[in-house]
Amino acid sequence: MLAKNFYFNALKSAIPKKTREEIGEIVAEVLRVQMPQLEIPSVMRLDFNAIACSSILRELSHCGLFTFKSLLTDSEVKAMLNSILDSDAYFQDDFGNRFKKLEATKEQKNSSRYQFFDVRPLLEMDFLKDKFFFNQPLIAMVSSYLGAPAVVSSVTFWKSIPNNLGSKGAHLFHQDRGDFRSVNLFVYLTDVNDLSGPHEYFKYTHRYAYIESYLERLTALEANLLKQHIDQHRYDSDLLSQYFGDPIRILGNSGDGFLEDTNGIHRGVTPIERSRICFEIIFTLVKQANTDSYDVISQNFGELSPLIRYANQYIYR
Ligand SMILES: O=C(O)CCC(=O)C(=O)O
Ligand SMILES: [Fe+2]
Repeated sequence: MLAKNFYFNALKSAIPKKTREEIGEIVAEVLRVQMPQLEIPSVMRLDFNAIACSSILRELSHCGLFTFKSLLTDSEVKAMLNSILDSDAYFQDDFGNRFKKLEATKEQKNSSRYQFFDVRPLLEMDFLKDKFFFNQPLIAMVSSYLGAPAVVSSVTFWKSIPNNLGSKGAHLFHQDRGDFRSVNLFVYLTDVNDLSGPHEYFKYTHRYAYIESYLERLTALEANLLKQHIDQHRYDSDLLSQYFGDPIRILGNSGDGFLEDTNGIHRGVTPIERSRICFEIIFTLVKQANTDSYDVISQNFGELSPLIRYANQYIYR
């Protein structure tokens, strides 16, 4: 318990980015040594979404980002969206207050930039198990990226709503502090253009080594400013563009998605015209203490590998 608290307090503390990476390496190594039976298979001959996992991994490691066309078909997206109709949902404001969808007042809705949906119906969908949760190449690939067996530590299904609340929270550029190593799979469930809240990412900022190479090009004064800045949690976007140029803006159709190392600098742009619905799976080394836990869904694992069972231990049993 003490060790757990220490770990999560350390994650949320002001430990510099470089040290975070070093801790990530140690934690991954400890986990690998602790669980020699959970061997991570080579991804050399594996494909995900008809793309060689080795090339996905290479680009993800290099840039922090890999984008996919059509991870889900239109009918799969429709099935997921349909599940909203009879599931619980709540609005959430910037202070974390939740208002049940059916009971929320107009003011409460207007003070919320998100509406969150129940993910349980999605966890029951066979195509999501096949494509993501129990997908051997995907789990092998994210485990290989993390350097240790991955766990699904969070599954989220939410709508970003147009609002006049100004940029705050995940709508400001930030780097996630969910774990010392993590990788997120995002899937858009609505078409996303410039006006419907696209995700933005500064490529290469997931690794301190790349940041260091920027630092070398700056004067000592500028370098110092960026150094202090990069260890912050949330950022001033003008300053970032000055250093790193424009971020990548991820537009796409419903069903498109991306794998991203959210230790790099990213945000969701506030939607202007249309809401954006998104589905996200976060893979980490250690499950985040602060994320919602679901009642574990009963599942016959059949032939599934120990690595897959391990990855899904907090959502299926
Ligand atoms: O809504 C977005 O595109 C950003 C979400 C985000 O920052 C996250 O999931 O870590
Ligand atoms: Fe984030």
